[in-house]
Amino acid sequence: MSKHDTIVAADVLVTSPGRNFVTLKITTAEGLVGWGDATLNGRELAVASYLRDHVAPLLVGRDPARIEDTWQYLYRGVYWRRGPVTMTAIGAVDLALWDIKGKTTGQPVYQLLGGAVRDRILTYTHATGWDVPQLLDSVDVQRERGFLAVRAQMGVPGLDTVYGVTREGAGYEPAGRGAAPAEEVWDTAAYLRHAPGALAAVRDHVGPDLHLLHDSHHRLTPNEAARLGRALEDVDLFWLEDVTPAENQEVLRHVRRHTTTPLAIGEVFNTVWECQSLITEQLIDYVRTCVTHAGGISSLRRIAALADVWQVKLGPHGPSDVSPVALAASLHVGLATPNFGIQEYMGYEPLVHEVFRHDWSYADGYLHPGDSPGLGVDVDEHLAAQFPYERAYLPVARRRDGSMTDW
Ligand code: GCO
Ligand code: MG
Repeated sequence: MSKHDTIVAADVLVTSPGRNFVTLKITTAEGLVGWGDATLNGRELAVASYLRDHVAPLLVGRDPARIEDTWQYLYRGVYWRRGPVTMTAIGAVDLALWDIKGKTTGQPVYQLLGGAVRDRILTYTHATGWDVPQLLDSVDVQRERGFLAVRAQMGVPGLDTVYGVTREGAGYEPAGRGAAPAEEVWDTAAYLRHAPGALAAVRDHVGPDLHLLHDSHHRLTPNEAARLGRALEDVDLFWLEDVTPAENQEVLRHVRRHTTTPLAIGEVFNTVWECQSLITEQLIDYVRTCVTHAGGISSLRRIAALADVWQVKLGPHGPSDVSPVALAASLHVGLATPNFGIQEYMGYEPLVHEVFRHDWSYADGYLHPGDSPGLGVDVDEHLAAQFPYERAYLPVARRRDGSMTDW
């Protein structure tokens, strides 16, 4: 057997520079360090414990170069496979090992994935406004920042809170710190009465060129989704996201039969198996799996390969609740993957950029992962240690009659 480096430590950092992030640090005998993101919004400590208590002891002594073998070992070896906690933990290990392989070879990860197939990565960010004038202002702010693609979310008359929107017009961040999740009231009929007109007003305002996106956040029935897709045909969306909860995938056939509005689904999926029928039946246009929550670079590449056969593109999740390490990994995949479509970039508070110093950069509507060896992110552990974990939850939603619905 040829001589190889060895993993000597796998440590988990939990830090909260404004919001919680879980980070895996793998160290090798040669002194190399690889970083992985293990953040699962609202259930952070479950993944931290999974890694600390069950995965770290298995990593010590392994060859860090054997990325795929380690992936298979953790996926098949657990027996209780899949699920967000397991797959986020595997994702963090995978990212850290790709980071180490990059540093060992002196190459940015995208080079190890076959090299760049594009020069830069189209990205979209969020615009949010309670009423239409505020929304138009917010879209304009993002256009002035150079964005060529913008997700538009608006309030709904008669409701106090709506996913993706703040009343103050400030940046949108759903997780709230505290003892229990915030409770929101949701009314699908009111949303469906309002959303098509508001999005049409955005299209009128921006003209034909700007890519517009919208997220229904898992809240519609199949028939409501089909009707919304139809109502938005003239708005010419880049995509309509998560129209139904998508656990029941057969219903997407109904939606698809009734609208050609492009559909994006999958930010809550964790493996290729949950994407399989949506891709192979061409029921979606973009698959939204996140590089961390779906098992890392190795796994996202498998999803991309399946999707490519069916002309489905990747449009990975990139909210502020996965760390800049995850965004870096997603960008390396994006640069080297032919059927990459667009990367979400919600952005981070300034402090997050200080804790996670990254080589990736944004300019004129596009992102680039940078050319440092590995993923190109360094974590300031000293600064991170100054922000201890604070319990935080995503909100929950109830219908007007008090029954629970999907947030
Ligand atoms: C998106 C998502 C997020 C999620 C969040 C949950 O499209 O970016 O829907 O806003 O709600 O990541 O933690
Ligand atoms: Mg979404």
